[in-house]
Amino acid sequence: MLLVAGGIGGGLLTGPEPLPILLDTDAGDDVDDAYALVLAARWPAVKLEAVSTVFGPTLSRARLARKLLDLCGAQTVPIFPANHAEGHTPQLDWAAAYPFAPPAETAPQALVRLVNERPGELTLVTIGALSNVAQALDLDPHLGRKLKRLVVMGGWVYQGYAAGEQRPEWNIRCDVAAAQRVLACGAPLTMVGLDVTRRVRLQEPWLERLRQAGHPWTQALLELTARWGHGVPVLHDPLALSCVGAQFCRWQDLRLEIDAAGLTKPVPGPPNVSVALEVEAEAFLDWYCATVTRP
Ligand SMILES: [Ca+2]
Repeated sequence: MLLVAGGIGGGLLTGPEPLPILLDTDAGDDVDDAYALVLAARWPAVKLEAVSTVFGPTLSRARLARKLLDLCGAQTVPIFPANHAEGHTPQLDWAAAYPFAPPAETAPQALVRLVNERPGELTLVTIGALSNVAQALDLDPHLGRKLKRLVVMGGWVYQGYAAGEQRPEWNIRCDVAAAQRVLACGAPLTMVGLDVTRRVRLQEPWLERLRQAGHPWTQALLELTARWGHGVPVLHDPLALSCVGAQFCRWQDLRLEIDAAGLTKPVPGPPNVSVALEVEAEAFLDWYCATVTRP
């Protein structure tokens, strides 16, 4: 298998200025979204311009993101839920009483406005279902071409949740039609899926580094991890986010299709997405901990 360091999605190293990004998240279910939000707020190489929330109880997800970003010192980053739906999970309940007044704009409306204000400048990172992006494309069919890049945590090519298992990846499966729409939207597209993300497991000694840091945001991550209650966090979403400016993955340019079940399958033809297929997992985990434990 030929793996290239450059290609469509490789070579995303940032310049001297922080890279402006938008982050679309389903924080509140799996805990890795919280780890991505903290990375987005604390990583000097990126400037988090806005957060949007997707899938199910998006207002509760936005409230969770608000509390977490405030603890990171990112009080000025706006957060746009898709709607006013609320819900309960142990993580969402961590922020249930936190003050958050949703903006007038929905997440898709905000995505359209923000990208059109700065065409060609913004990198959109999606770490949940692609419903908000698909609805934004309904509002502006040319939106994809106005993005600097679209980085999707989702899918898999050679190995998914377990060897030999043909189960579609969760973010794609949650809204298959939206994912199909986004794949064809014309954005320079990078896919960071289970081939690499299931390898970045935040076990010891990395968790101990977070415990020792003692920052409000690292304490919050440990609290949310305990509430989540499924053992070792797998940092699917932070790895996808890291790909906008750090190089822990190796890439292959492929032509993918998304079938009706949500499987992301390589097909013949010109490449339409750069796919992460190998990862330096330990180096990534070292870097993640170093980045979020900075003062
Ligand atoms: Ca997620």
